[in-house]
Amino acid sequence: MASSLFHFLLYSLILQSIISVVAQNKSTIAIGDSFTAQTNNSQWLLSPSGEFAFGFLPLEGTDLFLLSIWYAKISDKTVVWYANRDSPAPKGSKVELNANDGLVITSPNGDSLWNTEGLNAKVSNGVFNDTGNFVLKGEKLNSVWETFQSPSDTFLPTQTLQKGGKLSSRLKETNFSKGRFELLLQDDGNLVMHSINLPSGYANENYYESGTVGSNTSSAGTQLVFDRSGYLYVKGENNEKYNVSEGVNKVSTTDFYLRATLTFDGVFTLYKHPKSSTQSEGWTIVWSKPDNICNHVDNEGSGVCGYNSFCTLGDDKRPICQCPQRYVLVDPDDPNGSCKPDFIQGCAEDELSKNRNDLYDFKILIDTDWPMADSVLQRPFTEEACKKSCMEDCFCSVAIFRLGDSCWKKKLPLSNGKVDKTLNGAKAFLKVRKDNISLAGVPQNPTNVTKNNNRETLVLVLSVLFGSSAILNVVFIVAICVSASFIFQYKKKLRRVSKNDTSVEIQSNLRCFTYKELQEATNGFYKELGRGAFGIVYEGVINTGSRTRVAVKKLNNFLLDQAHREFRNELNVIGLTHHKNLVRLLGFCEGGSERLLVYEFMSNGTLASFLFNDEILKPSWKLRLELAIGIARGLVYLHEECITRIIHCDIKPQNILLDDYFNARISDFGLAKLLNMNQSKTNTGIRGTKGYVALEWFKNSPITAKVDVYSFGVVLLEIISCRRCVEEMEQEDEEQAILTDWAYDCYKDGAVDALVEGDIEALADKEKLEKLVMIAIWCVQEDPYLRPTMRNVIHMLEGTVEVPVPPYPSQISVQYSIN
Ligand SMILES: *[C@@H]1O[C@H](CO)[C@@H](O)[C@H](O)[C@H]1NC(C)=O
Ligand SMILES: *[C@@H]1O[C@H](CO)[C@@H](O)[C@H](O)[C@H]1NC(C)=O
Ligand SMILES: *[C@@H]1O[C@H](CO)[C@@H](O)[C@H](O)[C@H]1NC(C)=O
Ligand SMILES: *[C@@H]1O[C@H](CO)[C@@H](O)[C@H](O)[C@H]1NC(C)=O
Ligand SMILES: *[C@@H]1O[C@H](CO)[C@@H](O)[C@H](O)[C@H]1NC(C)=O
Ligand SMILES: *[C@@H]1O[C@H](CO)[C@@H](O)[C@H](O)[C@H]1NC(C)=O
Ligand SMILES: *[C@@H]1O[C@H](CO)[C@@H](O)[C@H](O)[C@H]1NC(C)=O
Ligand SMILES: *[C@@H]1O[C@H](CO)[C@@H](O)[C@H](O)[C@H]1NC(C)=O
Ligand SMILES: CC(=O)N[C@H]1CO[C@H](CO)[C@@H](O)[C@@H]1O
Repeated sequence: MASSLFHFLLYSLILQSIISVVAQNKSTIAIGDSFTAQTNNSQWLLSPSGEFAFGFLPLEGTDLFLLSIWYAKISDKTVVWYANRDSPAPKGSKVELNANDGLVITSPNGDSLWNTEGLNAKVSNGVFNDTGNFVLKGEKLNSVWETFQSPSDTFLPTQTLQKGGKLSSRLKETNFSKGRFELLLQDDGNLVMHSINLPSGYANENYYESGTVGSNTSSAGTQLVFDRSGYLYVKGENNEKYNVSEGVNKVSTTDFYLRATLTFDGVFTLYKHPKSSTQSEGWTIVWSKPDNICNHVDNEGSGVCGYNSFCTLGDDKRPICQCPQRYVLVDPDDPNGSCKPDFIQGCAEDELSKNRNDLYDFKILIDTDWPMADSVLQRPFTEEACKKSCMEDCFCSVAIFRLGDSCWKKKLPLSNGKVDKTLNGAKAFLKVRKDNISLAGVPQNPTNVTKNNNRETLVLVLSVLFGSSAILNVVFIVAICVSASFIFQYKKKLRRVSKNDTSVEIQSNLRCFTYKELQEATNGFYKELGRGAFGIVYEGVINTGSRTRVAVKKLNNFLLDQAHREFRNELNVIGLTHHKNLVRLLGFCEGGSERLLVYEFMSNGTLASFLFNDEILKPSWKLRLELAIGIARGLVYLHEECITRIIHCDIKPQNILLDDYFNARISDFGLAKLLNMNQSKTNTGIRGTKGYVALEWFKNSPITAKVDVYSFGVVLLEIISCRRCVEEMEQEDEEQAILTDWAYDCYKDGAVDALVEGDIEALADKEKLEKLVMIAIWCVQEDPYLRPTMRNVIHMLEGTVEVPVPPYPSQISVQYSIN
C-alpha cells in the first residue's frame, strides 16, 4: 500500500515534470492561455520542429516588447512577423487567446494595445505550424486567421499573398514602426512596389512592377506564391507562373532557411541562411528587386533617400544615402534621413549680404542629379553661364549641367538625388556658402557698406552747443540738415599720452602703395562707399597673394599740408594697433598732393545703418548687446592697451563698422590726431559730431579719454533704443528729442520700458535693460570725473561689478566718482 502510494507519487512527479517541459515548448494554445512580456523569457510557443518561436521580443534599447515570430535555431533572432508594430508593449504586458477577439495584447494598466483583426468566426485554439505560420482555428478546426495572411515585412516559403495583400517595410533596421515602402499585389494582378508618404500613407509612383502579369489582359495574376522549393512567382488565372525569382541558382530549402523581406530601404530581397550550425555564414542575398532603386523618382515625395540627400547603389543593390558636402542630417539619429545645409541660403539672406559677391562657392559632384525640383531649364547654355546664372539667382541651390548644352537650376529641397554613371559626366554645381554666419535677428533690410546716406540732423547753432544739452530748440534741429559727420573747428587741446618722435620709418607692417596702384585697385576711384569728415571712401581690390577687398580712404586735401614725417609717425601709431574690434589699416599712399589710407573691407555696413532702419523688427537684442561690448573692448584697447594710447574723439554709429561676422569694429581711430597736425602738435580742433561730443570740448578743461566714454554712452543708448541721439519730435513728445535726457527721465520714473517700445526681446530682459541704461547714464555725466573709464564700463557690462545708481547727468559734483 505504502509502496503503491510511493509509486503513485513518484509517477505523478515525473508526469508533472514532463508536462512542464512540454508546456515550455508547446506549439498550441487554448482559449484563456496567456503569456507575459518579461526580459528573461521571451518564447511562448515553439513550432513542432523547433525552427520558429513565437512570443514577446524586447526592442533594443527600450523596455518595450513586440509580439513576434522569429527563427529559433539561429543565433541571430531574425524576426519574420510582428504584431503591435505601432504600439509596442511595455514590460508586464500580456497576450491572451480569447474566443471572440483572438489574440489580445493588454498593457499592465489594462489598455488594449492590439488584437487580431478580420476574424471570420469564433476561435477555438491556436496552432503554431512548422512553416512559421501561427494559425487561429475555428470550432470546425478551420483556419479563421493566420499570420501568413497578415504579413509584416517578410514573406516565407509556402506563404501566399492574395490580391490587395501587402508587405510593409519597417522604419529603420531597428525600428519596426510602419516604414516608407510597400509591396502590393494590386487588384489587376500586378505586383508593385512604391514608397508612401507618412503618416497619411499616400502612395507615390511604383518603382517596381512585375508587369508581365498585369499588362496581359488574357490572364491576370491572382496571387503571389512563395513555393516550397523557394520560387517566388505570381500565379495567373490559368495557373501560369510569372516568375519574380531569377531562376538561376536554385536554393535548397532543406539546407537553407529562406525569407523574402522588403527592407526598410525599399528593396525586396530573398535571403538565405544555412540551417546547419556548422556553417557560420549568416543571411546572404540570393536576389533582390528592383535592379536600381536609385533610379526611382517620386513626384510627390523625397525619393528613396531623404530630401537633399543622394542615393548611390550599394553592391547588395541596396541604396546608400549620403548628404552632399556642407549638408548635414536633419536628424543625426537617422543616417538615412533628410539633409539640410549647414549654412543659410535664401533671397532674404542674399539681400542682406548684397554687397558681397564672394558669399558662395560651388562644390562639384560628377554624375549626380536631383531630377525633380527644377526651377528653370536653359538651353543652349555654356557651363560658365550655367554657374554664373546660379550664383546670381537667389533661388538657385544647385545647377546641373548636362548634355553639353543644358543647364537645370534647382531649388531646395532637392529630391530623388542619385549618382548614376549613365548621366555621362553630368556636373552638379552645388552652391554652398563660404561661411556659416546666420543673419537671423538682423534687420531685414540691405546694409549699405560704409556709406552713410542717412541725413543726419545736426545743429550748428553755437548757443545751443554751449548751453546745457538738456534743452534743444526743435526749430533749430530741423533748420539745418547736413550729410554725414561734421567737424567743429574750435581749437582745444587734445592730449595724447606719450609719443615717440624719433623714428619716421614705417615700422609696422603697413604696405606702402603707389597712387597708380590704388587707382587701379579702385577702378579709377569708381565705387564710392561713403563720405566722411576726412574724405571719400572707395571700394577696391588689392592683390596680396589672393584678391582682397579693401576700403580706400582718400583724405581731404585741405587737411594734408602736414609734414611727411608727422604723417608717417601717426601712421606708425595706427599701424601698430591690432584688435578684433578695430578696423585694420593695411597700407597707405603718400603720393604728390594725395594721401590715401587702405583699410580692411567691412562687409556689413555701419552700426548706424544697422540700428536706424525703418523696419518694424528691431535687430536682435542679443547681437546688439554683443556689439556694445565689442565697441567697449575696442575703446579699452585704444585707451589703455595699445603701445601709444589713442583717444578716438569721434565715436558715433557711423564710425563703427560691422565685419562678416557682425563684430563691431571701430574705424577712423587715430585720425583725429593725424589730421590736425597742421595746426600744431599740441593743439587740435574740436573733433566730434554734435550729440556725441562731451561738454569739455566747449570748456577750458583738458581733453581726456573720457570724451570717448561720453560718446560711448550716447551710442549705448542708441543701441538700446535703436534711435538716433537727436531726433525731430512732435510737439507733445518734445521731451524725447534728446535721447540722453529722455533716457534719464525714463530711468528716474522707473519706465525704461519706454526706450525699447515694441522690442519684445529687450522687454523680456528687463533687468539687463535697466542695467544698461544705468551704465549709459554714468557714461554721459557732464562731469568727466564722474564718468567711468572704459575698463569700468566693460566690468559693468559683463556684470563683474555692480552698477551704482547714477546721478543726474548735469549735476556737476565730484563725490560720486566710481573710478
Ligand atoms: C524546448 O526547446 C529548447 C530550445 O528552445 C530545447 O533545448 C529543448 O530540448 C526543447 N524541449 C523539448 C521537450 O522539446
Ligand atoms: C524572470 O524575471 C521575473 C521578473 O522580471 C522574475 O520574477 C523571475 O524569477 C525571473 N525568472 C527567471 C527564471 O529568471
Ligand atoms: C501546417 O503545416 C503543415 C505542413 O507542415 C500543413 O500540411 C498544414 O496545412 C499546415 N496547417 C495550416 C493550418 O497551415
Ligand atoms: C520608431 O520611430 C517612431 C517614429 O519616428 C518613433 O515614434 C518611435 O519611438 C520609434 N521606436 C523606437 C523603438 O525607437
Ligand atoms: C499575354 O499572354 C499570352 C499567353 O498567356 C501571350 O501569348 C502573349 O504574348 C502575352 N501578351 C503580352 C503583352 O505579354
Ligand atoms: C520560372 O521558374 C521556374 C521554376 O519555378 C523555372 O523552371 C523557369 O525556368 C523560370 N522561368 C523563367 C523565365 O525564369
Ligand atoms: C548704396 O546706397 C546707394 C544710395 O542709396 C545706392 O545707390 C547703392 O546702389 C547702394 N549700394 C548697394 C551695394 O546696395
Ligand atoms: C559650418 O558649420 C559646421 C557645423 O556646424 C561645421 O562642421 C563647418 O565646418 C562650418 N563651416 C564653416 C565654413 O565654418
Ligand atoms: C540606405 C542607407 O544609407 N542605409 C543606411 C542607413 O543607416 C544604417 C545605419 O543605421 C546603415 O547601416 C545603412 O547602410
